[in-house]
Amino acid sequence: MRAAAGSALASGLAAGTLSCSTERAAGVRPDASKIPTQCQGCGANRCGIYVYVKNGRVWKADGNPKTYNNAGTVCPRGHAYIQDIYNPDRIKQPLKRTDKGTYEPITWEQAFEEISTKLNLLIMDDGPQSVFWIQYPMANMPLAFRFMHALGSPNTITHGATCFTARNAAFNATCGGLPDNDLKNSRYIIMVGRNPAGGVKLQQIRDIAEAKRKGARLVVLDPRHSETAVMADDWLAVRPASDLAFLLAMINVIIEEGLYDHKFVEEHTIGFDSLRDEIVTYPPEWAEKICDIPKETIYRIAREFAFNKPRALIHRGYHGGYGAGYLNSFQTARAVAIANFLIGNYERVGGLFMPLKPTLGELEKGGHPAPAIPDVEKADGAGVPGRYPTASYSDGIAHAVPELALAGKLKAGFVYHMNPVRTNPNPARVIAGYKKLELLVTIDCVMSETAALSHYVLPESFFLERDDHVDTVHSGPVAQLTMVQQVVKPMYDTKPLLEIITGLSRGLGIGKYFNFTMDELNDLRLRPFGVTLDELKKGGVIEVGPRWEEGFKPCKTPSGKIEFYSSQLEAWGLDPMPRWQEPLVAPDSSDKNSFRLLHGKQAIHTHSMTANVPYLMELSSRYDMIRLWINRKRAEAIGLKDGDTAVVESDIGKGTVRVRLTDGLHPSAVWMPSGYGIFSKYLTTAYGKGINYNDFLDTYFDPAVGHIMSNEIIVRVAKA
Ligand SMILES: Nc1nc2c(c(=O)[nH]1)N[C@H]1C(S)=C(S)[C@@H](COP(=O)(O)OP(=O)(O)OC[C@H]3O[C@@H](n4cnc5c(=O)[nH]c(N)nc54)[C@H](O)[C@@H]3O)O[C@H]1N2
Ligand SMILES: Nc1nc2c(c(=O)[nH]1)N[C@H]1C(S)=C(S)[C@@H](COP(=O)(O)OP(=O)(O)OC[C@H]3O[C@@H](n4cnc5c(=O)[nH]c(N)nc54)[C@H](O)[C@@H]3O)O[C@H]1N2
Ligand SMILES: [Mo]
Repeated sequence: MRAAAGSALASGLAAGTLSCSTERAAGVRPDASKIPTQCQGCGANRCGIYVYVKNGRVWKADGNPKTYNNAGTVCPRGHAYIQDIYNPDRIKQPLKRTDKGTYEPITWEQAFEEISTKLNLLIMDDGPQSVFWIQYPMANMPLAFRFMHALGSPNTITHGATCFTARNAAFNATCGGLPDNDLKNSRYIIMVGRNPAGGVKLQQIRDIAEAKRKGARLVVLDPRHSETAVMADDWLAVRPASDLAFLLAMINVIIEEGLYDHKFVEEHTIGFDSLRDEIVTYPPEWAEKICDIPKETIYRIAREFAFNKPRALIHRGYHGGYGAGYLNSFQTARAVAIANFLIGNYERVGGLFMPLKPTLGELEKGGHPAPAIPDVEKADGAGVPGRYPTASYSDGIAHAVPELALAGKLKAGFVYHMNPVRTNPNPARVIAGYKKLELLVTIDCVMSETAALSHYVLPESFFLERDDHVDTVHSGPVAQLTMVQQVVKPMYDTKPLLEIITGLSRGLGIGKYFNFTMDELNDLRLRPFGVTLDELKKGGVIEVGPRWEEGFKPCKTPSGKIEFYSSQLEAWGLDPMPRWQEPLVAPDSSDKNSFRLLHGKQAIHTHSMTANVPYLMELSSRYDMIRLWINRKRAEAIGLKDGDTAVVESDIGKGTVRVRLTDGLHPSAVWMPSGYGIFSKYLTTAYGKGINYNDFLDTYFDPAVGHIMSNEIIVRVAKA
């Protein structure tokens, strides 16, 4: 029955029709079981969902009304991704690359045996620090650390340097952690390159809408008229890479006009006097020439923001504005933090607050001692003084991997739930680096670009086919537990991560660190809360611990206070205070074909992983979404009409794409949706459709945190 329904659906899609009748045909019986789990349509939000199963076949998803992240809603990716369990492109058994570059199926036993034998030899020759593990930071990340530490390697890495590390490092330096935004209770919300309606976070959009209903104002700084700008009272089309100038000017007005929270600044911050001395050089009259926002507007926004204190906030940001975008992103994020804290907006209702995270129980408490943390520096220099001291040990620097491989410092690695060959800058270089490895093992559900370069590809069971780690839903005023729970039986010869690591560990002589089951692990995780695994599996979400309450709590900074001036940064040779810093590159103003290349999320796609979801790609085509945005006047000046094909070229890449002419984009930039440009020929729906910003981005390491500087790209755009 299941096979028949699956193939009917597949043929429906192959014919290009997105018909509901195949769906209905599959659900001939009205009774369906409803199982709570956690969405994996993006690794970022991990929303609580219910998945319905009819006749043994996955049918549809609903939002779990109790989870803070989504409160009963599901985004398009969540709806479509559950159907990917039936995607014919899934990997159905372990694969080994042949000499011809093709892949042959092998058994799990053979895979474990061969991989551990090779790894043992490599470790003998080059030491365990030549091994790395890289992955999307998910709830199961502790397994990766355990595995790498057991081998003796410090090199566990996430995609952070391609996403958010400038922001995280700056908030760490300023207040000792990453705060959340109490949007719902805010009266004045400023978004600096954050677009939760496109880079979807359902809770934030709902909260912004609610705040607006209660009379709040929304200001959006974005060179592009984003999906969130649609909701804004003020859309400020800032010149890309110049938000720092706007923010410094805001801080200037707040200090010069005495609009800051004097008591808060006195009691809970250090370095105010130095900040005041520095900031006099940045009045709005100076900033307007850099950021293209008139001085009158800067004065007005700064005053409105401060008059609404403390129920006013500048969103902490994510990727687009200053996550890993520009040479000045670290300083921009510092300025965001400082502007917030000047108005006393720390641990405040309607402002920024430190999210509650329940402390999960640990394996050690259940008689499973953790391996020692190796006493060697990370090969990528993350957290290492003299290299990238502000980069975190747990995130590392993703795009250092291919460089270290080319330099012969990394010899073997595991890629889990990540696709660096498509999501890191400069693919030619990344491919060369990953190809140089003597052993590359990718654990994925499909043949991603990275899998397609690997010596071994190990198929993980789809999320609907497995239990995974009890998770703390990211953040919020409440602490919640959720988990990925098995909904249907595995369709193919696949395994969940824990079983894969356990299988590998035996031949590597580290089996004693992996002598537990997923249920045992989850029982231990839940132990501190007096909650059973059965209870969590039944409800899908459980609230634990106290709710967040307003009131200053000491910061995890060296001084225990908010640090406007950071002696720690100074000691590391970085600017102790935000100062204006030019971006790395600028378009050539004398060349009418020269633009800065920006990129961003569309609400229906996740990074590189959903372009191959037939339902979502169908939406991309139907709504003609695979296009480069270009400012109408600039386009017309180079003879481009809406829908024309353009050639885009940077120092390292060239490609063609159709253009979308718009008035909603700063004239100095073009903007490319980031979910396309899949070049793995195994991904049959996505292959060859569209291009990607990484094709145009050179390999850079920002000097503060080592991030990619994803928007430091100049391209020439011309009619094809
Ligand atoms: N649909 C969808 N949602 C997602 C994800 C996904 O892949 N797809 N991924 C999740 C993840 S991991 C992330 S990091 C977040 C990303 O969430 P966001 O950071 O909100 O999303 P982006 O689209 O990267 O960028 C947001 C905006 O930044 C603008 N921008 C670019 N340069 C500048 C600049 O110099 N100044 C200013 N002010 N704005 C600028 C872009 O025009 C864009 O509209 O989304 C999360 N949610
Ligand atoms: N091309 C491109 N590059 C980007 C971005 C972009 O939007 N497009 N965004 C940037 C940002 S903000 C971020 S956060 C990073 C994200 O970059 P990555 O961390 O590389 O994320 P994805 O592209 O989502 O790749 C996830 C991989 O995991 C696989 N996968 C999905 N589900 C499972 C599962 O259950 N088990 C296993 N084992 N594998 C699974 C997918 O098939 C896919 O190959 O990329 C950055 N670079
Ligand atoms: Mo991200």
